[in-house]
Order: sequence, then C-alpha cells, then structure tokens
Amino acid sequence: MEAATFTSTTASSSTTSFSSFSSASQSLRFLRYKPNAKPLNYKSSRTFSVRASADDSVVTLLDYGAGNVRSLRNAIKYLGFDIIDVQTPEDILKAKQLIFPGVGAFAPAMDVLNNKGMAEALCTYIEQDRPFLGICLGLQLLFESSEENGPVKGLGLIPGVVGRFDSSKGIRVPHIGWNALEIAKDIQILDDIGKSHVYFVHSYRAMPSDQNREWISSTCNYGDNFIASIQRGNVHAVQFHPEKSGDVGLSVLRRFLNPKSGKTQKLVQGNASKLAKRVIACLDVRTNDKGDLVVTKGDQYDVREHTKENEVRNLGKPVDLAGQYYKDGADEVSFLNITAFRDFPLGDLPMLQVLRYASENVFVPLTVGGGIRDFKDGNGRYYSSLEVASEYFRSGADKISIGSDAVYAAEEYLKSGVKTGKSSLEQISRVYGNQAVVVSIDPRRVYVKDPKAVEFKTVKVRNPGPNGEEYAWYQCTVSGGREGRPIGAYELAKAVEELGAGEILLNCIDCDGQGKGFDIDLIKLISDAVSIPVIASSGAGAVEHFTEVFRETNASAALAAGIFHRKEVPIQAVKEHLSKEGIEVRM
Ligand code: 1PR
Repeated sequence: MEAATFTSTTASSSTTSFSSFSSASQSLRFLRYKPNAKPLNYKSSRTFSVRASADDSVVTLLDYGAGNVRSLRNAIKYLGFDIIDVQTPEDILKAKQLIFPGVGAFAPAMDVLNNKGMAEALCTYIEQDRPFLGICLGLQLLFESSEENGPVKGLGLIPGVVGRFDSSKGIRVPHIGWNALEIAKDIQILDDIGKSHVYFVHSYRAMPSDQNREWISSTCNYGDNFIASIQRGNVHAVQFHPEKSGDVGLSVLRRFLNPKSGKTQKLVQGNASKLAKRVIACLDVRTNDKGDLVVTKGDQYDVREHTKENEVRNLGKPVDLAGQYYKDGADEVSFLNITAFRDFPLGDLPMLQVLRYASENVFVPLTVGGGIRDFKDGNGRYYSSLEVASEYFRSGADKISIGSDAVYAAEEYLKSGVKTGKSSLEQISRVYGNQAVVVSIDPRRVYVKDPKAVEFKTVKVRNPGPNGEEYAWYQCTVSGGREGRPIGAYELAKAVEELGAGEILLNCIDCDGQGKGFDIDLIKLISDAVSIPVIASSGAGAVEHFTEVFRETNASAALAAGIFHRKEVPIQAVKEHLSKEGIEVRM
C-alpha cells in the first residue's frame, strides 16, 4: 500500500505527510478479520484532508456520549494535551492521534458507531496504522463479536469473541480492582509498568487464541488468562483504565501521546498476579452549621462534637484530603454526601464542585454517594435518580453509591418478586453498567437468643450480646442510620445483587468510628452470600484490622475513614503490613 497523503483544509494548518505510517500499514493489511477470508480489498491510497495542527499536543477523543469520560479528559489535560472531540466520521480520519474510551455496553456502542458512520471510519483509520489507543470497551469493540447481550458483531479487526467472566470458577464478577500484567511484548507504552498493578473494571473480556496471538502485548490472570492489552504497529488498546491507574497509568497515556518521550530504565517484566486487595479512603461530607462543606466523621454515625456548641466535627476540606489520599496510595477514594437524603444533591452544587476539582488530580477511582433517588423540587420539577447519577458521573465520579433508595427497592422486590426495572438501582446499572453502581448498606446489630425467633438470616456471633445472646441479625437502616427497616443485611445484599448492584459497601453502625476492628461476623456473612465484590467498612483502628478482615472474610476491599483523617495510621503503613503478611496489594 502506498503512503496516504493528508492535506490540510484549515487556514491555520499546514500540509502534512503521514508517510511514516506507510511501512507499518503494510502489516495491517489483513485487518477486518474474517475466517477463511480472501485477501482484503479495502480502500487505500486515498487522500485525506486533515486539520493538521502544528501543535503535537493535541489528541482526538472519540466520545460517543454513552458515559463518563471526564476522568480520561482530566488525565489527558493533566499531561498537557488539548482535546479535539470527534463530531463526524471525517474527524476520525483527520485525527493525528486518536483515543477511543469505550463506555457502556457493547451493543449500544456498536449501534452508535454504525449509525453515525464511525465504524467504517475507525476501521479505515486503524487499517492505516495510525496512532490509536482503545480503552476498556474500546479494546473489546475491535474484536469480531461479543456475547454481551448478544452475540453482537464488533468491528472485526481482531480474531476472537469477547465473553463474560465465568463466576462459577469462584471469581467475583465484575472484575473490579488492581492486577499486575503478564507482559508478552516489549512495547514502549508498557515500559513503566513492570510489576505494578493497573486498574480494571469490567465483566467481559477477550481471550488469547492462536489467531490473535500476534496482537497480544499483555495478559492478566483473573479466573483465566485474558487479554489485557494489544498492539500492532501504532495501534494499541488496553482493557485496564490508564486514567484510573495512578502514576503508572498516566505513564501509559504519556508514552502513547508522546512516543518520543524516550526509554526509561526498563523495569523487570511483569508477572500476572492475583487481584490485589484494595484499601479505600472514605470522606463523609456534609455542610456544617456555617454552611461550609467539610469532611466529618461520626461515632456510630453521630457526627456532632459533644460540646456546648454541638458543632459538626470538621476534619478537613474534601478536595485537599482526596488529593492527599491519592498521593498516599489510596486505591480508591469515596465521598459520601451524608445529609443528601434530606437535601436534594443537585441543589448541593458545592458537592458537585468538589467532585469536579477532586477528579482533576486524583487518578484512581472516585465513588460518590448520597441522595440518589427520584426527587421533586420546590417548583414541582421532577428529577429522576438517573439524572442525579448522571450529574455525579459528569462531575467526575466513576461509581455512584446508593444507600436508602436501594433498601426501599430491595424491600419492594422481596415483597413482589418482580423486578420492575424502575428502581434507581436498576435504571442506573442498566444505563451505566453494574460495575458503576455500589450499594451502601448501613446495618445495626440486633442480638437474639434464638435464631428461629426472627425471619432474617442470623449469625452466631464471636462476642455474645449484653444478655449473653449468641446470635445476631443485622437490621438495615435508611436516612443515615436514623430509621431501622424490616430487612436484614443478608436479604438486602442478595436482593440488590439481583437488581444490578456491582459492588457492596458494607458499613456497620455499631463499629463505626470505634477503632476496634471490622465486624468480621457481618462481613463474612455478606461476602460469602454474594458473588459481587464486598467492601468492608467501619471500625478500622490499626493495620492488623486490615489483615484480619482479608484473612477471615472474602472482602475484596477495606475502607477506613477516622484513622486516616486523624493521621493515626498512614495508608502506606496499612499496605506494607498487608504485603508483609502475604496479602497482595498495590504498592
Ligand atoms: O441514603 O443514599 O442518601 O446515602 C447516604 C450515604 O451516607 C450512605 O452511604 C451512608 O452510609 C452515609 N451516611 C449517612 N449518614 C452517615 C453518618 O455517619 N452520620 N456515613 C453516613 C456513613 C460510614 C462509613 C464510614 C466508615 C468508616 N459513614 O462510610 O466512613 O464507617 O469509618 P471508620 O473507619 O472511622 O470507622 P443515601
């Protein structure tokens, strides 16, 4: 194939020859893989016009509007690059370097690409071996097809079918968290990864095969070995999220955007690892009596100082603390807007502002919770929970967390046995995927002498109750622990998993702020009952408590607040202790 020549059409730009792509594009001729296909007869040697910028610091982003790509935009800007958004297929063909962060589900993404004529443009762009980076679904769409609500046809550039992780193999699906990679090819964009972990969040994956072997640049082990990244010529794609993988992820983006950035000292080749246990810093946020948004922290959910003034405990500024915890090595940061159950969160603009600012400098996942429900404002304007969640996502959240509204939805579902599809949980997970929806449970321990005396699942507790009771059930609450509901944490967890939750944040009001350790009985009960990841929360007071919860339960992550805010235990100390005790963590 001849080199394509791209001619600028804008007044400010110059004619640019992309002849450097020509040799590698020879090797991409066979693309749009069809089994037993004849040699491909694709359009070539066309002259494209390009809005060539003299400025190399511009990247074209294919955001088809299906979800939150704010994190990626922030990461690109943080690295000093400007973004041009694709509006038409021609914009793809004009791009100098193209990033495609696939968001949402496979079928709707292919529909958008086909309907807007972008599928053809993307294939052409890639076949010409021009600089391309697909992320997450942006990798999967390059394959022949996916089983996600399918089979659904993909772009067909790489042989293989994208399938769902098999939870019958004892793994939790979605695959959420940090894994190290098995590097298969010496490629520059992975140069700084070595043994570091990168962040994944997905339920579907492409598998290695003889037909796609030459594409694979790294694999990852989760149940099976799946494809973590591909590379051929200038075409790259990664299943993980570089924009959420801390410094090492930023280096992947930097090396793609600026291939001339040079070789660093090459790290040892990575080895696939187990999924690392996550350490999460949580910021309970609310407005204090002066009207400032502050990070607070309760004792068993009571966040007021026990002084004459009775003021809200103030432990710092949300954006500053989030940035600090990112630097300290937190694997995720969660914001819980703890009074949003009574104040409408979209009226709470400072909270959205907090998210916007925090996401500019925090390159690990951000979760936000509080007040996600349908709402009618003072003027009678109705807001759906989906609108509330969308605003959170647009402002920089990667996941949203639902508390009270998930309790009502689960009660309803258990009563009727019918999934209406109308609850906030169902709607948000349908649109954004279940990996984006966390359910936060706020249970309180209720001791009983006889487990048969209650209709809820009980556990035999390690420490008997005040009257020697050997059993307890965990009563769910709403409105920040203010109201107990007729449903247990076990029943709730199983119901919300069926309704589409991707993860459970498991608090315990009895242990909150006590520093005496997590409620192992509760966390074991729930993490054994569901096959989605469970985040253990409430009660951490020392590094040993983290080791205990990971040794004795199937929790995927452990979250703490007070010990980090009061600077009693640094996040790094927690990780070093876990690592010394043989528990895999991201360092
Ligand atoms: O019901 O959807 O509006 O969501 C409200 C959210 O706010 C829920 O996730 C609920 O857990 C949270 N919330 C409401 N009130 C409080 C409160 O403290 N008064 N915070 C509250 C819950 C619990 C943890 C805490 C851990 C770790 N905070 O997230 O950070 O217990 O603390 P520790 O390490 O200091 O023990 P909706």
